[in-house]
Amino acid sequence: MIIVKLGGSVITDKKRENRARKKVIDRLVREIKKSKKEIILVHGAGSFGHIHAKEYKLDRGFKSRNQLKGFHITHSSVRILNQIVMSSLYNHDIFSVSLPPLSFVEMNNGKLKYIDLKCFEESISIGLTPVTFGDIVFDDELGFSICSGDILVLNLSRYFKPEKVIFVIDEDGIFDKDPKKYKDAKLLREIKYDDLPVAEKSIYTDVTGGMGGKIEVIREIAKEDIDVLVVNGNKRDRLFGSLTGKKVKGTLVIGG
Ligand code: IP8
Repeated sequence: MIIVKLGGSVITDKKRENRARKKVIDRLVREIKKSKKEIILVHGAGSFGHIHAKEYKLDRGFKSRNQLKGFHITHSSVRILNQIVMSSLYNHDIFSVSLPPLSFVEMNNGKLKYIDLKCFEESISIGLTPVTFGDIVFDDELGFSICSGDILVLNLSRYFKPEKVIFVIDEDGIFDKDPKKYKDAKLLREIKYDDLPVAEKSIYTDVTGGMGGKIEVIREIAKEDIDVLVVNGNKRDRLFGSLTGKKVKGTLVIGG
């Protein structure tokens, strides 16, 4: 089994509130279907989560009743995005079940404290594809906090030990420095997790740490002896190639 994370910056327009990139979602889902691989699908929130979460300072936890509106909007919005992904899966005959983290994750002080993976196991055992996503969840200490799709990928990887993990992002892979800022940034084609660079925080609206947070998660997954591929979801067939073991442009982080 393979865990695939579709980044919010690929499946949404990150600068425009609640704007899904439906054609990109459909193409990526087609690539998954064509690969015939069994997967767990995780997706980010993009502009369906980060803009509202930032506006209502949801990443700082529950401080005032004004944030309740933000909680409501954020959770409802990520579910709308999830529904768009679910419809695309259905239209491509990938029968799936949506598992919102709000109902199976508990956090403590912004860190994942408990995750109930029973529904994932049961879905997989009967051949349904489990789908989950970055969401707002309850937090013992803070009232609520943000659970990123990347943290879910890490915890799912530790438990299910997938043959590999694929992060689909809006860049060709991991670079030695931020390619959005530096023209001479070099793509790292193959790298041991120990050698991963420490990335700067995202320049876009992102409450879960942007590329810097993602690299930390990738390091942790690779430490579990799982290979991690990072590929560009805006380029046709890179996801398909990574799923089926073809050599595609991207970054391979060697697990071990
Ligand atoms: O896009 C963030 O999840 P991510 C979830 O996977 C929210 O980092 C609600 C902003």
